[in-house]
Amino acid sequence: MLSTRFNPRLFIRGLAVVLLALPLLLIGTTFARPAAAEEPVVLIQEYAFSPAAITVPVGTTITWTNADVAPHTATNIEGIPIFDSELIVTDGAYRFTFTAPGTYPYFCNYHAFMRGVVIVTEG
Ligand SMILES: [Cu+2]
Repeated sequence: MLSTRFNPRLFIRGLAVVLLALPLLLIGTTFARPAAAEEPVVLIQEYAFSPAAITVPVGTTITWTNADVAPHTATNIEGIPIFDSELIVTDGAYRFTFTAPGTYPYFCNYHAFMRGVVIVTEG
């Protein structure tokens, strides 16, 4: 027969699971939020920027993430302010905040065929 009696051992075990899971849940939401909404990501993969062209409102921070084995840079060719990531190693990232509207073509300093453009609008 099934016992519906309160089992303190099971209760403590359940409580421990909840207490252990709670910080993981909080960490998960903290890291997931900025990338999704406010900060667009340009992925560097297979010697290309993806997306190659990105349009953002002024004040936006873009993150370049390198998923290649080779290191790369995101270095602008025209436009002010100047940005230059210098070497972004594998799994490394570079963030830059665009404070002035304009068109910012950029390339990889080591692989000049790798091209991208950031278009910053008035917002
Ligand atoms: Cu490169």
